[in-house]
Amino acid sequence: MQELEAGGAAGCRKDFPLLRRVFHGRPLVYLDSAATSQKPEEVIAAEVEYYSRLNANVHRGVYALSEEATDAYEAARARVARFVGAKDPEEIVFVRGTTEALNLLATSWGRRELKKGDRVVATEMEHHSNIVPWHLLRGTPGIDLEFVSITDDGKLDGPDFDRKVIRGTRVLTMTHVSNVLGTLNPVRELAEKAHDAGAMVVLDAAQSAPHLPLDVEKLGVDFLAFSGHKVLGPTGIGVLWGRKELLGKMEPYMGGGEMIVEVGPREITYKDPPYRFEAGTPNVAGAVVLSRALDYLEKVGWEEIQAHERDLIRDGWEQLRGTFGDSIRVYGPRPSDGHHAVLSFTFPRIHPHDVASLLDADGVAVRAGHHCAQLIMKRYGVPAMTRASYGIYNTREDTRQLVESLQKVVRLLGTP
Ligand code: C6P
Repeated sequence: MQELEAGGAAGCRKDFPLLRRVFHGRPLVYLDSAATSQKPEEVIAAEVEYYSRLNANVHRGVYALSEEATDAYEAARARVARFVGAKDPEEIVFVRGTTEALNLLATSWGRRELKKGDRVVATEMEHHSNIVPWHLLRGTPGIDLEFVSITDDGKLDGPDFDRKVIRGTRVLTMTHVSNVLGTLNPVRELAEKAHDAGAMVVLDAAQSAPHLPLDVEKLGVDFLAFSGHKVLGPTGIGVLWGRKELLGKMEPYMGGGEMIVEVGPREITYKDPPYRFEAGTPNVAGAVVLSRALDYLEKVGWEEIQAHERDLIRDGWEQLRGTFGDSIRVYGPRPSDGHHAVLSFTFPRIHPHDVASLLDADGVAVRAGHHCAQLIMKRYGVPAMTRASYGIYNTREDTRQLVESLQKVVRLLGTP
């Protein structure tokens, strides 16, 4: 297989200054991009530029600087709308991240629209951010929460989906790409089935937004959420996209400044979406810098990114399986079956946390634990997994170092 080292997406590695750091005397091998991505120089510079030239509160001042900041904030909204293929920037609500987006939705839409006994269907491969907000609705109003099961090779179980997403289901909420299994779900097909059953469809795009182009119309969903920090942008900014007619029916999530039209002692009127959902001073810098991160990502190009990351996953799978054979279990679909960006694995009798700690001694940064997806751990009967997750700046050399370091772990902790 040809190494995609020189150009393509991997050619952008030099743009990420943090990747030049050294830990424990070894150059950093960063394999935790599913937790958060590193940032290119351009994005870091955009943060400095925002605070050096543009910083003011938005939608409040009549002076030129505040108007410039407001224009930049609203331009960022339009940029994000283009990124997800939304028709109208007013369908974009800026929030802190995927977690807040899903909580906003479950609370504002769910508490008003759902009644006792209503059926909400999620999947066993959801991150807790897409489980807990719905779990909370089991108390009030008293919804019935079901989960579509996962097959041994990490895909959604089709027959179980058909058994669970039945006529009268009110919501199907699912992840686009699993943060543990790397599974890419066939969203359009599942959304069509859910719509036929009468359900609204929510997509958690936290782990797809960094890796593939999004188009809400082609996906056929009603709401979509993602986080800025996973798409090369800053922390503390994220996005909820929703169809205008649905957002328009939702009550505010938080109350505060700039989300009202008029407040009286006994009556109140709210602004239209998205402003109704953006109480208080928003994360203006976050939104503006996020838009620059999206520019960077699209400048590298989706074709390059996807080809490069496909190569990394195929190579990573082969290196792990080729080196450790049956003594490693690598989870999720085979690379040829749409496996994206993360490789989670376990060795018998070696705790994933021990693996991650020993890798750290070699400068290899991976995550170990339940990855906020305990239903997946329960499904496979393990308490935790070690996970190597990839971004556009990784190379096959990173995997080679991961494997070399894992060989030491296995020698030390004694799995045959
Ligand atoms: N997953 C991981 O290491 P926030 O924290 O709000 O930016 O994103 C939450 C979230 C929602 N959905 C999915 C599929 C996710 O993977 C995440 C975040 C990180 O896997 C941190 S737990």
